[in-house]
Amino acid sequence: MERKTGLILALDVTDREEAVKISEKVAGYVDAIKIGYPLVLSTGMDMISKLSEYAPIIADFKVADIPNTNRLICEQVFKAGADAVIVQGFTGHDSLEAAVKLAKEQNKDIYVVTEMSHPGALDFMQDVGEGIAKMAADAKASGVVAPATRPERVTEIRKIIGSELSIISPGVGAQGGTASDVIKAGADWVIVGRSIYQSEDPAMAAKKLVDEMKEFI
Ligand code: O7M
Repeated sequence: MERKTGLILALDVTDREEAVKISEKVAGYVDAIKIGYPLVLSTGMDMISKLSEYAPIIADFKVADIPNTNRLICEQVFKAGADAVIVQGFTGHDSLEAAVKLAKEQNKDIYVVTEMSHPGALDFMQDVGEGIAKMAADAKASGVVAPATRPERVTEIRKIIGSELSIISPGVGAQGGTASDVIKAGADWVIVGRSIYQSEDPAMAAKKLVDEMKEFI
């Protein structure tokens, strides 16, 4: 994924026309559009190819299965036109390696969830987040997902993965994180949903985030 703006739109709407309309409006401000279960379950898999007219698509299915099933899922998602798939890391190295192997064969990307951004991530995930980050680096994934709500954790995860892998970071705006803070902490992209798609003016909301990050990118 090429970094121009540092912004990824999380398009968690459930209406087809709204999804297309917002994508059209923000296309000039985002490096990718992340779509997941809310949009795909309500509108169908063909939304992936439809929205890829506006930006590269990151399919956030947080894939978390045995290696063979991970591979089968990723195959279908890439076939539908996605450029990247997000997988969970807690399933372990073999499940991740199956996804990365397939992605490399097809010149696609895999991003691995380390520690999530919500408060409940402290119950279990934070303890294993650094181990997952190391595994993602060993497996040569394209990058990891790390929390904008805890920039200090992004800095820790950056130390573990080095500069080869990217960090994409959700939790800006509605969840309390700040775009420029998390970029300064070591993230390459912020993933932003509600602050953009629930805004009266999604293009302006996206532009503001891009402007805020510009000097740190
Ligand atoms: O900006 P929001 O809070 O409306 O949306 C954030 C998006 O990022 C939304 O699609 C979440 O499902 C996703 N996300 C998190 O909020 N926290 C995480 O730890 C991980 C993700 C995510 O994208 O995982 C891949």
